[in-house]
Amino acid sequence: MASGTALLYDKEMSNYKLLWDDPACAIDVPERLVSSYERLKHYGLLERCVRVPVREATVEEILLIHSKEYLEVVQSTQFMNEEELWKTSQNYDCAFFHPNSYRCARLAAGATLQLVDSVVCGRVRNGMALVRPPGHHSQRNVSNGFCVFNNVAIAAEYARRKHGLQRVLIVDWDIHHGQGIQYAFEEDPSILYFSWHRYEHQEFWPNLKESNYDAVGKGEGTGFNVNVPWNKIGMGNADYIAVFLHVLLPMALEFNPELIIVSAGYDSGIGDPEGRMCATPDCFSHLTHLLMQLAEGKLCVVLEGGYHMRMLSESVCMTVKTLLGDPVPQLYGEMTPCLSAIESIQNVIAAHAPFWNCFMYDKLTTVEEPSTKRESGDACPVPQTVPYPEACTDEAKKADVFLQCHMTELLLSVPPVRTAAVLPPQSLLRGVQVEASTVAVEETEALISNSGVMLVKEEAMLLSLGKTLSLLTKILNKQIRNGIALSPAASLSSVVAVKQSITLGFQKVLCIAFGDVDLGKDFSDDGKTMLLKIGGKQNSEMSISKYHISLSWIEDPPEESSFVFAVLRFILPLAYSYQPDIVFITLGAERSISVKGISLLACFLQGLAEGQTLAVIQDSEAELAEAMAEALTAISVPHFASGTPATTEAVLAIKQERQRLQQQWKLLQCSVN
Ligand code: X5A
Ligand code: ZN
Repeated sequence: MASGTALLYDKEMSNYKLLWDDPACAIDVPERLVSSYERLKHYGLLERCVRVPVREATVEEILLIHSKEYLEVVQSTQFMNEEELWKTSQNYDCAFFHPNSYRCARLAAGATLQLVDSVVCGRVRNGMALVRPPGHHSQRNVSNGFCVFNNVAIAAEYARRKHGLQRVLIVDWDIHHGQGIQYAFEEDPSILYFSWHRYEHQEFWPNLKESNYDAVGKGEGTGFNVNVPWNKIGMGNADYIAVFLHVLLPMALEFNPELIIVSAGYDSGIGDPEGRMCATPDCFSHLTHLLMQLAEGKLCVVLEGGYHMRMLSESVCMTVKTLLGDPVPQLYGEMTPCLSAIESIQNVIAAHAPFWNCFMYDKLTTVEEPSTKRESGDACPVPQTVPYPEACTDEAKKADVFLQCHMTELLLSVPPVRTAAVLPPQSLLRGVQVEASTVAVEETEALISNSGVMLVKEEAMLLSLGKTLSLLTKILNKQIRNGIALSPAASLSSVVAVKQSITLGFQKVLCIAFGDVDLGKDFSDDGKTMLLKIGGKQNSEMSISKYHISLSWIEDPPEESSFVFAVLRFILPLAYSYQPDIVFITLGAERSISVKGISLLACFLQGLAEGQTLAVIQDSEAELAEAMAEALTAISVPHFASGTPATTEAVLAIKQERQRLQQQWKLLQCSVN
């Protein structure tokens, strides 16, 4: 798998602006681009990226999406005087032309194509293009919403024609509906278009009926257009994550894209005057990280909107930092999606259930009379709303003050070692540092007996455990990000290590156990640990509570798609709701889940607890240890497609547990009834 992150930027794209007075267009200022770029420099992110030169898109490339007549109109604006420019602009909705618009629009599209080339050809793993003008509103014949050429649509079509790709996923996290992209591909099953957008029952710009959840695509493309309408302002981190876990990611894993292009507008973040939503910059790290686990990591992020300068530039930095592989910060705030968001999720799932195996068990009906309909102007009553200074009334200013403090918390120290491992003598894992230090045998013995597990005197076991505990301390001290411990007794090792992590001062420990592992009787229900046991023998000693969760289904041979269903729609929502500060993955013998499935989970779980993960693996599981090393080092992401539906048994087991737990762990909710 390729490595490196591309960055595309040319100052030239800030050399055009609105020349007359028009309040609707005044927010698209050149500073958007410059301040994002300066911020990247400030954090030292720029020099860590691979600089790829920007070029102009050719006329043929622009014609992949736009008409010759429209291209000629845009070309003619180069030589117009101000009055002619104004007149031409008035032919479109929320558009403005400047003598340099054509040049910048060609550079914006060209930069996007350069990014796609770099990623598809494997010169880099992923990348971001900082471009202006944005693209997702522009259409075959029209400029719209500050957009001139549809950069992302051109790039997706180009990826198909030039590189022969058969499946491209476009994720549009801008707060406006990219209707231009929808129109370009609504009959095309090879391009899956996903967009969430402020909608307010069609009262928000561009006020289109076809921005609603029931616009699912047409003809051959039916099912390949996904709209998530937001009917309230104030949507935040929990709402966005819920949509990714319950809607986008299940479809994306089933679609199995070869490339992902993000229409990355940051007007969906806090403080933005257009979106009026609440997502904080760390949320964009999570969205990026989740998408990095698909399409073998081939991810192209392309700037669209974003009109709050600080929010925009900080979020661009969080995105690039994540693309570079830095640890993902904890997601800010209470993980409770609001009612209006859950209604939207339910409606999207209901609308798409006929076309996707991942939704075939969601026998949902749409919510026809949403509870939120009457007061559509109100903000969604999200409890997490940011602690603004009371006296402040201006939303943008409030966000500014908030971000000033918040960003310093997000700048984590990056551990110098990514992955270390406790291994039997003479063994190695690629990209992994071998842990040599250990705590004293007496100390290990004392910890074992304190843990209440049977004292073992076997030397290999004590040695392995001693090193594991040393590794744990290094994770706590941020010397190492994550680790792997091969153990002759994985179950016992993890009980001792989990207990020790609480002693060391971790507040919330998530432990996910597979196979023949005995957990539970040793842990109380005080919320300091969440135990999640998947498959294997039902653990009779494990009491069931909101912190002790057991999930197993009978399946022979194991179906990967059932496990994917469990990961996206049960395990990750639970993990994100709990917000652990360290994650254990315990793998005993006789696991019932495939190696690929477990490594996919490990990849996603690195978005939690700042990536502090410790995998404790039974030493007989060599193949699993290797896959885990690849996942934790991010040397590669597992190639994973889940075309077949989950089994009825698995879904039933998951649904039952979801019913039991969704009042406590609110990200499990995906329907209102
Ligand atoms: C790219 C983008 C917004 C247009 C808003 C018009 N355009 N009211 O965010
Ligand atoms: Zn926008």
